[in-house]
Amino acid sequence: MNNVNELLKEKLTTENYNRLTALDNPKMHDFVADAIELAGPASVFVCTDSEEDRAYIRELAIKNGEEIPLNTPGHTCHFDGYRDQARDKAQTKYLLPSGSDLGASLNSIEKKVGVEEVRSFLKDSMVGREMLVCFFCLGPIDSDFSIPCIQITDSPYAAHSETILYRPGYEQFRKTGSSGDFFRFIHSEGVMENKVSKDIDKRRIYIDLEENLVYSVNTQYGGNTIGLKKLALRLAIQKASAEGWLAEHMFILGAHGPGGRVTYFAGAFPSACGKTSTSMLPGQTIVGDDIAYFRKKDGQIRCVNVEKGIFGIIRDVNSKDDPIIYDALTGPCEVIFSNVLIDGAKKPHWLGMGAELPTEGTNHSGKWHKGKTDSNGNEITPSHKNARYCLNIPDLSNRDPLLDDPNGVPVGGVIYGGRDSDTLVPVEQAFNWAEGIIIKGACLESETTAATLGKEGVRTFNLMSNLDFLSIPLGRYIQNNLDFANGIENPPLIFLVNYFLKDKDGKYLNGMADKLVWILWAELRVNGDVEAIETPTGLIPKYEDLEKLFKEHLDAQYTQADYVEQFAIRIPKNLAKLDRVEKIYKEKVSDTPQIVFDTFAEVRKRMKAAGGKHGDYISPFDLETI
Ligand code: SPV
Ligand code: MN
Repeated sequence: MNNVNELLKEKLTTENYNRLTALDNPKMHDFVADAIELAGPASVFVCTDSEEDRAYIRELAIKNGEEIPLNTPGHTCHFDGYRDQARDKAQTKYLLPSGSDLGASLNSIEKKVGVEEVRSFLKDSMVGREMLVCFFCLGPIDSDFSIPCIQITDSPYAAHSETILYRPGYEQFRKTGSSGDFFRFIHSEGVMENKVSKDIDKRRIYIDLEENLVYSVNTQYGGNTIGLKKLALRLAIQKASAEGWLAEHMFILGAHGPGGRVTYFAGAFPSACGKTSTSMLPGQTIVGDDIAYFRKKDGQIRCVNVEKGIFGIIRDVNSKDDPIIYDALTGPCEVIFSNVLIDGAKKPHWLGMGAELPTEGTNHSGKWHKGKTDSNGNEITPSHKNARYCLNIPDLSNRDPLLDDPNGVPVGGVIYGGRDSDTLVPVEQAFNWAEGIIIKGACLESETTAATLGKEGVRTFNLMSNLDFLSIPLGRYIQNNLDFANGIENPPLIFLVNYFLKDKDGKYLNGMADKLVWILWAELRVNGDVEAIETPTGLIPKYEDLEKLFKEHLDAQYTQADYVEQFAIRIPKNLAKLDRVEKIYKEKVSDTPQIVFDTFAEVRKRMKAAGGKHGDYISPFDLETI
């Protein structure tokens, strides 16, 4: 654009113009000018890192009706449209330049066609509205991990959420000037009706990997609009692949072992499978609950939380199972609730909060009463199953002191978890890094949940719980993970966990609290404190170690019968799982590294040999301790 400066001067007030041009970054100026020309806002607000500017955005969200103040100071509620309650996987696509190929598993659209379409939806989308230009930093500020980002949006709710979820980035832009990459996001809610996006059929989220640029339009749900969350993760995965680091869908937890020792774990679970509650385990400290970047530093693998807040599922958060989050959600601190039920006294209510819910109020369907149905005759739940809360980790009493450390935390263990009712044991350590990546991470499956649109309860393949966000071919992603431990003398141990095992009557075999024991057992393993039992697929706990952990941490009696039922090795189920996953790699992933198939063959051989010797269901007591 030739006349960028003139356009900015004409459309911005002097103060906003000065704020923008104090950042010496012509590429960023071009982006803002183009957005103004395209979306045609009535005014533009350039947000710095000051508390005053953040307050302006918070107040704007209330003024324009996107957030409603609740009865507790600092609390607000936002509603997304009835059909805008989750990530839209079908309409989230990569803009693919002709001649390039991301593999069949990734959703894409020809770039020229896609850009034209999404820009036509963004055209004049901000007429009569204020455009917010915000700067954030992915990862801690002033760190090798940092990636500066600019978010343009007409939604003060999206901008407000980002001020909670991400570190401020205006000063970071000032420091980096025109050098270095940055990520760019432009979002518009589109035409509004009753404060929600109206043209849901024109909802689009298009990602330009060449330009590190994401377009989002005609949607409000955070997963589609908060650019720095999953949309930035997609850009980061590509950048990481090119630069030799990793961007993962992982929490980071400080697990507290004997004698005050802290061992950090990073863990990947598909949405709504216990990821946030694992990062919030009682007595432990949280670094992050959703996205982590990993780099090698001084012979160690270290990671950071890309975020500084939580956009968590509120369903089933109650004072018994999640006391720390529950306290934050019921005390005076900054929280945005979304898609919960609000009563006449402006108090939020949600499914599974441990109290009886009102029979009427306001929710994502408008005025609500018990028994209300939608146009398809489906009963509308009081709060949506994917209703969320958004809060600052520094407001939590269990925040880890290294949350903002620019060097990150050392990774002691990596954990992969999914929702599996009948195959995997509650916890198992992989024999080594490569087998961990292949058999635990790349074989991850989970039953679907309400976090994405579509049918719930279907078992789906989701490698490293990152499938939804991959921006590189799957085989390359696996190879990057395998290679990442090269040159590291003691790579992190890799574990799987499964909190969702059921008995034959469909009853869960474990209580919610049990996960603490699995993680603390992993902590002991990382530090070489306990032995383990060798199965065909890895290493599982000895009964006496679990018995002790249950007694010490949960004051519970863990019986041998519990142990045998939970830790039996289910050979036919495990073989069936391997067959299912191998079929996907054979048929759908053309660049699968050969080592993946070799490892499948090796593990299958071990399982068959163990089955031949001990039968289909092997008691852990029949196996050797090492
Ligand atoms: C998830 O669904 O994995 C989330 C929330 O963390 S979203 O922002 O929708 O991705
Ligand atoms: Mn997530």
